[in-house]
Amino acid sequence: MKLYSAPGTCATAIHIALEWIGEAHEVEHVGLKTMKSPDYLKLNPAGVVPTFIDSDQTLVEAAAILLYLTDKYPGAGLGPAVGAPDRQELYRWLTFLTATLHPYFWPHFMPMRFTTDPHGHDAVKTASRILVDKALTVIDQHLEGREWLVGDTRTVADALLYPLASWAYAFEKSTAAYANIDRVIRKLASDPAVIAMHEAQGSSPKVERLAA
Ligand SMILES: N[C@@H](CCC(=O)N[C@@H](CS)C(=O)NCC(=O)O)C(=O)O
Repeated sequence: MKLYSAPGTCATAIHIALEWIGEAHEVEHVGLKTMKSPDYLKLNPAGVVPTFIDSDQTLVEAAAILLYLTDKYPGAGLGPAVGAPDRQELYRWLTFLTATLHPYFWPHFMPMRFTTDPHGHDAVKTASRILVDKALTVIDQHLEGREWLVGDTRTVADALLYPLASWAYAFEKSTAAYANIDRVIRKLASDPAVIAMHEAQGSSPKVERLAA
């Protein structure tokens, strides 16, 4: 199994899932230039990470890869199986994270892609942070009285929340302001799989950087 990832990105979630699975895997970190190269575009026509190779199969889209791994490795406890009562909750949260929260961040990181006005970047970034607040509030309210996003144990949905929610620690309204999300991120930051992922990419949890 091989994962194309980049430090701090959504692809980090797949890396965490692979560490939870514990089977042999390779992670290659690629930069923006490689993601747009002809060879990489053959693997992932969108020119983004993650891309995941399993033998002769190439998979793209974070939620699809995480569901694939959940089903392929039932013993790893990555999420409820097909037919289990909480399975639809796994669909719900993977979809919310990839289709709502993640895109809300894009204008903050890449304002030039969201306006043709060179003076409009600050306004675009402000709009992005308002949307991120809206989505993080939905997640935070869902986590009230719950340990994890889905059911009673950590799942790939929490693994995906980890990089996305970590981005907002740098915002004026920090992830630390969402007490339930902050609790989940801090818990994950001490998970051996997350520690291994950080070691492999030479990074450290955003929560620790804040405390430093
Ligand atoms: N819908 C895709 C989005 C992937 C995505 O946007 N990845 C970002 C990193 S978090 C990326 O590679 N961005 C590079 C770019 O937009 O040029 C998924 O969920 O896999």
